[in-house]
Amino acid sequence: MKTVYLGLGSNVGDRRAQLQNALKALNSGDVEVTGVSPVYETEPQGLREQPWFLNMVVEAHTSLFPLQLLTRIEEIEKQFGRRRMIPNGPRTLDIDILLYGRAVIRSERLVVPHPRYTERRFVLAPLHDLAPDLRDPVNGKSIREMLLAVANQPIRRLAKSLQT
Ligand code: PH2
Ligand code: MG
Ligand code: MG
Repeated sequence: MKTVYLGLGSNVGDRRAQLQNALKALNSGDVEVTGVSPVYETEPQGLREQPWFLNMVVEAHTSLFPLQLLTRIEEIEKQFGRRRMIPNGPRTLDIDILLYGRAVIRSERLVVPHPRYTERRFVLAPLHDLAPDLRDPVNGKSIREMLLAVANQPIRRLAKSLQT
């Protein structure tokens, strides 16, 4: 059984409902959701000209191997209307594997830890809510340390969290 952290995001349609649906869909079969961060409204990073996102992080225990977990995630994204469009562009639902235990994976389909999460406040803030002392298996830094370095990216925590 591994502990994994997943980043969820949406910036098209009913963002909150899409995150809620994804959370319910994730928490089944071989994936048990064990932690749900608050929801944040976040400024788009990368491609700037697009609507603000809702983002959150989920902690789960799973017996799935990394590529099995990725397949599950891609099925859930498809189920909720995701089409592959512009890289980094608007999306109804995006689920990324941020960390899979302490595994370091560099395969064609999957790179873990997620290659960009260490510089994204929209990931580090909700991840910090769940696991501030967790350390990145590659750079050795804690989530707390990495969050301090990205304090300039605008985000706001929403009052109401989602339920599994
Ligand atoms: N996802 C991206 C690119 N930029 N910006 C925010 N605020 N939130 C996201 O989830 C996001 C992004 C690519 O997946
Ligand atoms: Mg993403
Ligand atoms: Mg993705």
